[in-house]
Amino acid sequence: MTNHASLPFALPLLPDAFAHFERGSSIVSRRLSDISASYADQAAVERLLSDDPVLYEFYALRNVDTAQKLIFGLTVIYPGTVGDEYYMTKGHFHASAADGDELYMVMRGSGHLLLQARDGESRVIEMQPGALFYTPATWAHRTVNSGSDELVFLSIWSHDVQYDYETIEQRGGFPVRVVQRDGTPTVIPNASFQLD
Ligand code: S6P
Ligand code: ZN
Repeated sequence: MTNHASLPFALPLLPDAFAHFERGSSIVSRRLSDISASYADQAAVERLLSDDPVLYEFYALRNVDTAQKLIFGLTVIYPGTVGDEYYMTKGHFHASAADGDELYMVMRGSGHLLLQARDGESRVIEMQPGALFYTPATWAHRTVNSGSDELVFLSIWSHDVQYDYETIEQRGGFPVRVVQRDGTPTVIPNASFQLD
């Protein structure tokens, strides 16, 4: 399997989805320095920045054939915390409300899916292997690896989606944070969050 399969194609994903993707040109790695402002414990950020760990990577299978209307990819979030807050994605809105719905399916690991609407409404959904998550276009999404292993999930979305990361940054993230308390993932309010 390559990053540019011709249409139509079939792609076995289980048991090891990564075996069918070429790690290479389409990989995006995000390090702590790419998302450092998102964490509440800035002293912990400072301590970790000398190593600047990779928090997560994602791969998109984006076909050269423009007839492909759906993009899909894998995200792997490594296990770890910054202070007591778990490794997580930057999070974004899909700017196009018309075609911006997205499906996630967890392949391995466990986590939390944080959702926020434009009006600030918040949802938190626990993520487990085999479960499917449908995010409507108007809900921003951030994924948190609150487990002790890699969290690997499949995403499927429209080829013409534009990403809005800025609104998340301006709002100070999502309405809640997921932190480790006595070894247990715990959802707490995010004191930095404010609506535009
Ligand atoms: C794309 C989809 C995922 C994320 C990936 C990284 O619509 O939601 O592939 O891009 O999980 O997250 P982020 O917030 O850094 O793009
Ligand atoms: Zn998305």
